[in-house]
Amino acid sequence: MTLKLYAHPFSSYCQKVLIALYENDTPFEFRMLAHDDEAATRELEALWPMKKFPVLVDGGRTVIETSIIIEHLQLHHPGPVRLVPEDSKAALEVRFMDRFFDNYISTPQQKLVFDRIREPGRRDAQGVAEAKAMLEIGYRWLDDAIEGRAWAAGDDFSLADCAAAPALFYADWSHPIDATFANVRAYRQRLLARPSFARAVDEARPYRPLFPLGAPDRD
Ligand SMILES: N[C@@H](CCC(=O)N[C@@H](CS)C(=O)NCC(=O)O)C(=O)O
Repeated sequence: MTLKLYAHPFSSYCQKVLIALYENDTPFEFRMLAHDDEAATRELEALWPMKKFPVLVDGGRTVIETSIIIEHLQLHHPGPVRLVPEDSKAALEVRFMDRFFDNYISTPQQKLVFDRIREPGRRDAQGVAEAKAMLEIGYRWLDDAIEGRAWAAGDDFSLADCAAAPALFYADWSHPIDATFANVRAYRQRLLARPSFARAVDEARPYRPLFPLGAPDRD
C-alpha cells in the first residue's frame, strides 16, 4: 500500500478526501490524528508545519490541501468514478463549485465552531455574525445555482460534491439551512444518501459528542 492519509473521521475536510477514496475503492492506510496522540501530531507537523489536515503521503510525496489531494488521486490513482472531468470547461465549473463550498460554506462554518471553543470572554461576536451572514448568502446563492442539477456541477458526481457533502452537513448543524432553500436541503439529502458519504458519516458517529455546538439528534 502506498497511500497514507493523516486524518480524523469527524473532520469535515478529512471526509471530503475520504469520499473521493471511497468512491473509487482506493486502498489506503488511515493514520489517525487523535488529539492526545503526540506522536501522530509530530508526524503531521513534520509533513506540514501548518498542521492542517488531512495530509496524504503517496510513496515519497507529501500532498497537501484537499482539492489538490483529490486531483492527485485522479491523476495517479484513477478509478471508475472520474471526480474531475476530462473536458477543461466542465472541469472549470467543478473547480469553481469546489472553491465555493470551501470558501463560502466551510470557512464560515468553521468560524462558528472555532468561536465556540474559545473561552467565553475571548469570543468574537462580530466575526460570528459575519459568518452567519455569509452562510445565509451562500445558501441563497447555492439554491439558485443548483436548480435542476443532480449534483453541484451538473449530472455527474465530482470533486465539488466531495467538498459540498461535509460542508453542508456541518453547516446545517451550525447555522440551519432554512426550509425556503429547498434545493439546498434536497441536495444535502442526496449527498447523505450517496454511499461514499454515508460511510464517512457512519464512521464519524462515535465522535458526535465532540461537536462544540451540540450535534443535533438527526442525520
Ligand atoms: N484548506 C485546507 C483546510 C483544512 C482544514 O481546515 N482542516 C481542519 C480539520 S477539518 C484542520 O486542520 N483543523 C485544525 C486547525 O485548524 O488547527 C484543505 O482543504 O485541506
